[in-house]
Amino acid sequence: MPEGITDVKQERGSTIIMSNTYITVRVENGVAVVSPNRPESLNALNAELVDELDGAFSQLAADPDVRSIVVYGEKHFAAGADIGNMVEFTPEEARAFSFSGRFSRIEACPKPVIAAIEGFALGGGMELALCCDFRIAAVNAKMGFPEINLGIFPGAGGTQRLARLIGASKAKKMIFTGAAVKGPEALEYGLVDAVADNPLEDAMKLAEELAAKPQVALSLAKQCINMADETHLQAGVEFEASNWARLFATADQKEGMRAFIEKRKPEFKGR
Ligand code: CO8
Repeated sequence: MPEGITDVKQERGSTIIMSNTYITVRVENGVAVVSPNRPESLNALNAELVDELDGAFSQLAADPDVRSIVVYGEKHFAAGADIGNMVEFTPEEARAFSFSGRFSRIEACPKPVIAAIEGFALGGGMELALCCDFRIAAVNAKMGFPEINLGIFPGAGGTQRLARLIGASKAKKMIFTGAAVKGPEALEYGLVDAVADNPLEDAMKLAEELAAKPQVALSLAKQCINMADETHLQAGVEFEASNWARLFATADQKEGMRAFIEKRKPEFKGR
């Protein structure tokens, strides 16, 4: 865990398990809700907040009581990287500030991660949402990449992940114009998976559904799907085949198939 992060583990159930300077993490029914907490700057991402996110994700990845994760900022998801920090950066300082690597680790989290988006998800905030497996947005959520109006462009994976998700033309339109889109248009673009009156509630429902699935199979399926963006088809198919075979060493595969044959509901153990 990065230095300076306080880990306040309390009793399990519905409880805050981490309360750091800029984020809080609650766990309920096997679902962790990770929330940036800088309301005075609409949850703008400073270096410390990103460090805390990174530390929280590595801790949650290793926590057997956590089976899925929701990222949720109250009122606003995150209005981008903290501009105040960046104004006088030299290129070297900008490179050192870069949180691309930490966002890639969030994308590679072995558990399913859902972004529940209210208010602004801009710039680095939207890049964080793109590292999640699913995005559920409020009708009035405003999502976009305004960096061009600051004389820069998205630098924490945005140009890459946005183009892969919605196609190069729509990505260029969003990044070149800097214009934000609201929930329904974001859904039409394929930027979000669903629009909801209460995105946190819908994200929790999906997270709880996923928390009940066989965790090794789900985690390896995520790795295989993420690999599709990284590799040639045949290498990806090989990667899938070897990971698929590994599942036959899990108790959950035996349980899932036996339960089917015995016509009962499976009880997965996560191993
Ligand atoms: N950084 C710092 N402070 C911010 C940010 C931000 N990104 N966004 C909002 N704030 C602050 C405001 O300065 C203001 O503070 P104060 O009250 O002290 O003046 C407070 O939050 C409230 O904001 P506003 O008064 O501006 O609220 P409005 O409702 O009028 O406007 C907006 C809301 C439209 C969201 C507006 O605040 C805005 O345009 N914010 C900036 C959005 C933006 O440009 N985001 C992209 C930032 S750059 C980026 O994310 C790069 C990512 C790549 C990183 C690569 C390296 C890792």
